[in-house]
Amino acid sequence: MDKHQIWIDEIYKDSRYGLKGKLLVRKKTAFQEIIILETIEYGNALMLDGCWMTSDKDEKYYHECLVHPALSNLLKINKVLIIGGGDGGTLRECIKYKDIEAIDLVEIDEEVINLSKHFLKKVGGNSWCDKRLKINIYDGFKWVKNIKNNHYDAILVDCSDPSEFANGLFSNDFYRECKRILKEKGILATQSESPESFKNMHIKINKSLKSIFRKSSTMYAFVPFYPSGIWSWTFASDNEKDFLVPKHPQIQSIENSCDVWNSNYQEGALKMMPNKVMKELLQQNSND
Ligand code: SPD
Repeated sequence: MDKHQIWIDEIYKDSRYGLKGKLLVRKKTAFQEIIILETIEYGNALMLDGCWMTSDKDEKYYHECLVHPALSNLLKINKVLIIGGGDGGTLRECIKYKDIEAIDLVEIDEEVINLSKHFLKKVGGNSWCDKRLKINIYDGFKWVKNIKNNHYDAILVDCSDPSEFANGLFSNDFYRECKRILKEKGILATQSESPESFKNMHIKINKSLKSIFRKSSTMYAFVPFYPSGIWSWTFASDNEKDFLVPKHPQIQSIENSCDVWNSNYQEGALKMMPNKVMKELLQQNSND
């Protein structure tokens, strides 16, 4: 093997999800270890604390599915909050909506943004220069606690996997704060882990959002290099009318701009809940 090539693996429950490439960055920050690897097959790939976050090649499977089901559901969007999202992929998808006036991106680790701007240019691209963007280096949970009621049209939670500093973003308290700061027709979107590799957390998120919001629904699709490959995104709102029916006036051009997402993909993916997850949710509900 070329001496500049190394294997970096995400190790999860005795399984390894690895990429081979040239190490561009290995850095410890106050929050986590950041690795960026240059690979032939996946382009540049970002790992945080041992978990793959994104790569040039497959990031669209993830970011398009987090952003568009939520934003396309709204007729008009004024203010958007992104929690996490330091690689810029979620931001890039948001700025496609011309009516958005302000985007708050709240990322706890400034180094993720700095390194992504430099090494993951294909992910964030020019979106970092968008005039509507305000970057806030801050804890996402504390941020939502400080926002006044009815403030955002959409909240997009692009967080890493549960960990000491990300746990709060999977808690009922956090979801209640999100509900409070969303406008009446507002919508929350969160990555909701894998129904296979992180089934318990996945079910917990589902259950929490169902108990806090009037409507919630989960979409399942693929992110090739995440553990087990199958991933999920959950959407929640108190607006029951036409929940998750794309209706934004720009929908056609947004669909054309995407590599993965379109209304059909979304419709199918919203029906993909594995039976075993459905059974556990029903079981848990009947135990409540
Ligand atoms: N196991 C991976 C979970 C990743 C969730 N966030 C990814 C960040 C990409 N913007």
